[in-house]
Amino acid sequence: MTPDRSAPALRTVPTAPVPGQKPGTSGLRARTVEAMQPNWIENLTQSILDVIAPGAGSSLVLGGDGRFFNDRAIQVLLKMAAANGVAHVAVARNGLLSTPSASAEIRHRRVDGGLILSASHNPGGEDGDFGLKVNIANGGPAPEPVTDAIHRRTLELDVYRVLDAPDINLASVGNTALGPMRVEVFDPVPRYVELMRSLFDFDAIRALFRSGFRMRFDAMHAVTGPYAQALLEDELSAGPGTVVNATPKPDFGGRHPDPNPVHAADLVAELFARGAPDFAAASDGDGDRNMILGRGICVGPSDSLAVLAANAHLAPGYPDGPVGIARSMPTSRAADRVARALGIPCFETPTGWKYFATLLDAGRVTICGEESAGTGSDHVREKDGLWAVLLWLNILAVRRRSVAELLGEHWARFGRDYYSRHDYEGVDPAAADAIIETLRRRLPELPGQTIEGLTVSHAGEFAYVDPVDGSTSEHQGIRVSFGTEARAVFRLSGTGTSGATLRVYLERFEAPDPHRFDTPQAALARVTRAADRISGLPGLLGRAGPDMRG
Ligand code: G16
Repeated sequence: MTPDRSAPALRTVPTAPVPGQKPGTSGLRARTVEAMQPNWIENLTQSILDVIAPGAGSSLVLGGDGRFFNDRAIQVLLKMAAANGVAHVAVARNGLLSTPSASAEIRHRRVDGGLILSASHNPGGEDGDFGLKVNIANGGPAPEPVTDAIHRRTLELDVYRVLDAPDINLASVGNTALGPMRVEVFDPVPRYVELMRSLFDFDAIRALFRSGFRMRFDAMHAVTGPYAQALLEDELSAGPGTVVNATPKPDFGGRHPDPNPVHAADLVAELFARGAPDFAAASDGDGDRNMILGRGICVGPSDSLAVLAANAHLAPGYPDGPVGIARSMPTSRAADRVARALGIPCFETPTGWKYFATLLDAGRVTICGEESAGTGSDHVREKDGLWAVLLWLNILAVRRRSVAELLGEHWARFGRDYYSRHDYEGVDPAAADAIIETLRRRLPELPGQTIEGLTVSHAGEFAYVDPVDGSTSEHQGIRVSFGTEARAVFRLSGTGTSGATLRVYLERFEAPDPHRFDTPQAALARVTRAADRISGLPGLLGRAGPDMRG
């Protein structure tokens, strides 16, 4: 450890509350320009440290997805942690740490928590978004009471503590003293590779690649590049060039690091073109989301969760299959059908990975997933993009089917839940709230009404009582069911930073029928019309339709 020759001075700096740091579905997010205002990051950091109160002797993990301003924010976080009595911070080399890998580090090192600088799939760069996720000792996102307390603290703070010291060099692995605190710069990739090796049959996947199977992984110039190269190219011999856009960039190469058919359109086009690889995947800014593609087919996140749960027993990490499954409420009910067939419970939680953590900690579920492209298991307490990719590869290596065949067989066995999410973006927040409020007031009159030939069987607002700790969460989305067959869900996004995003989730079940292969939008046409009539969208917004159909 480098000796600390010039003891840095501790400064207590007067500050004024900086508004705008309201926690959303996943941590705190803001426009980067806002986060760069004087005192913004200092105020937020002091509030976090005050609330999670890491007293003398405590340890934290620190890193992020490499987006613009992370480098400055990390130095502030380190100097403030040192000034607030933290004993040890393990910071990822060059500040690059994926969210699932942070969760693995927190758990492996048994530290008190972690700070992940990421706004996830939101765009980066100076014109993009900045974010900070706070994780607790189980490796999972801080629960609502903690993030609410941090927010309250930001509004009353009048001083912050910081150490006057030079910046820490994050480029090389090793230990440095920062005043009384030890800063350990570490490479997170080897531990993550080791964890994946403990769960999946790497020999079987290598044999799959040797047989001529080809894949493409788009790291979207975000944090998964180094992990994906180490795993897919170095460990599993998928071949050089398998991982594209592998170098993390502060602006994600100018793209939106959201792995969906719109923002990863090139990858989708490649999989639908002649000579397409057998399999492709992409991950988001901080590596917790995933998109799965086969030759000529996009696998929807809800279907992906169901397929992974039904086949998890084929991977060495899950020899007995899952003990239970959890999905967020707006996620399709495809996973429920798998759970029923396996004779295991399926939990329906509000949107947000934090709601899965208590179930995972209590050993009630093994696999969790969300329509927003997140899947994961009890190996960490976050969703994990590369984990999902490797489980898919393990399954394909054992079953030796194409992705399309595998999905076809799944639907033939369980039936198909056609699914689509329609997003209305950049809506005036007051207008969005008013639309939800009007819908809320209409709910009691809906049951029994027949709209577009569909009869409403139930209409209500989703509230959740955590089956483990009894905590409650209200107003978690509006559900309108049309019998057991179809459903529409309305919800406001909790991850945006400018304007509101209204999400409409549509689904319809169809029993196994080998002769029906409708596209989701065609299969959902009637449910879509019924949902539009119930909500008044898109007319109320004066738009022709949603901005995005996923
Ligand atoms: C976050 C949460 C996810 C959640 C998603 C929903 O994802 O971690 O659990 O499903 O937000 O987003 P919205 O509220 O916009 O629908 P991430 O990847 O942004 O951390």
